[in-house]
Parts: sequence; structure tokens; C-alpha cells
Amino acid sequence: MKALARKHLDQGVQPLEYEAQVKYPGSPASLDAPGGKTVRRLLQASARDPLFRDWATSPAIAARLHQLLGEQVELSQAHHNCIMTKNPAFSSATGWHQDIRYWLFERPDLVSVWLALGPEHEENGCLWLVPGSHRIAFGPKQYDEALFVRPDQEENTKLLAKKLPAELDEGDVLFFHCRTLHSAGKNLTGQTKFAAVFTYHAADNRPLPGTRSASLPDIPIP
Ligand SMILES: O=C(O)CCC(=O)C(=O)O
Repeated sequence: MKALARKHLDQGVQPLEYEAQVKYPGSPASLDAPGGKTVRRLLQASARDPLFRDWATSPAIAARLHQLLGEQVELSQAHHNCIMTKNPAFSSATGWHQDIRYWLFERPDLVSVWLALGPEHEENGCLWLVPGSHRIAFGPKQYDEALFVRPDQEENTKLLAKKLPAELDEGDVLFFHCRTLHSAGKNLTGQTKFAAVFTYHAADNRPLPGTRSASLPDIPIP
């Protein structure tokens, strides 16, 4: 999977998301700005190659998902469903957020599966998470306009003190709830960091019609 991801990155196989498009604080202002065309994500991983789709729907992953989400589980093609390619030449940090702030489903219960295609640690921009934060009810004052959690707000400061890095070895898999507060740093090493990320929901938890969450058909997991 890593070799294939590297090949798609080197060949610029579309669809791609560039650093300029993520619009994180510190991202290049436009595609033509320095670093703007650095690839941040190989999008539509499940449709890119059967290798990615087969892993995302494999029995080992399905078994865990059934424990977490029930008997009928679907893979969302509209969210994550990508290979993250955090590049040493340019990478912006990702602020504190909950993925569900950007997704619209009947219930805020989805699980993302993050497969490290190489080692992930603080220096190359691993994920940071606040364990248990998926159970917290956040108030509107805790978010900024882009729906990132404001690190300067008092309640948030206390909460963020509990953050932990998700240090992973190649082949490790992290399962996390869509309300879990998380962030990620820049890649300060000389190697691109690759991770495959997929998101799942119970089949009876439907994306709201007309939203981005409903924009692509979901894939049932065996
Ligand atoms: O930048 C990263 O590595 C994390 C990205 C992330 O948290 C997200 O896409 O929700």
C-alpha cells in the first residue's frame, strides 16, 4: 500500500488535495504560493485501487468495526477515504478539531480507522488525541469560525493538557470516534509520512440528504 501510494504521489494521480486547499492556519494562500501544490492527500482511496479498498473492507477491520458499530456497517466514500501524504518539503499543522463538526449524519457516531504506512511520531507530525473527549458536550464558545477548538479558551486549555501523541509503527491501526478531539503537527523530518484513513458508520445512521456526507454512495462492509 505504501509503495502504491508513493507511486501515485510521484505520478500525481488525481484526485489530489494540495496544501493550499486544506486552508489550515499556516497553509499556503494559493496553489501558486510556495508549497501550495504540495500534495497533502491522495483522495478517493477506495476507488483508486482494489488494494486500498480490499484493506478497508477486509475481515480483520470489519470484525473490529462490528464490535464498535453493530452488525451492518458501511464505509463512507465522502469523508477521509484518503491516503495522507505529509510532506517534508512543506506541511501545515492541523488544529484541534472533532471530525463530526464537518460531517452531517443522523447520529454523531462514526469511527475512523487510521493505518500507519510508516512510523508516526511527534517529529513527523503524528496525530494527538484527547482520550475520552468523544463523550464531552462542547459549547459554541469553544470553537472558532472554522470550527477548530480554540486552544486559548479556558475550558479547552484544561482539556488539551490531557492530550496524548498517537505514536505508531508501520502497520499499526488506530480506531477513533468522530467526536474525539485531535490535531497533528508538521512533518519536520526528511521523509514523507503516509497513512491510509477510512471512516465508517452503522448502516442505519444515514448521511443527511443534500449534504457532502451524502454526496457519494456508501460501501457495505461484509
Ligand atoms: O494532518 C493530519 O495528519 C491529521 C488530519 C486530520 O486530523 C483530519 O483530516 O481530520
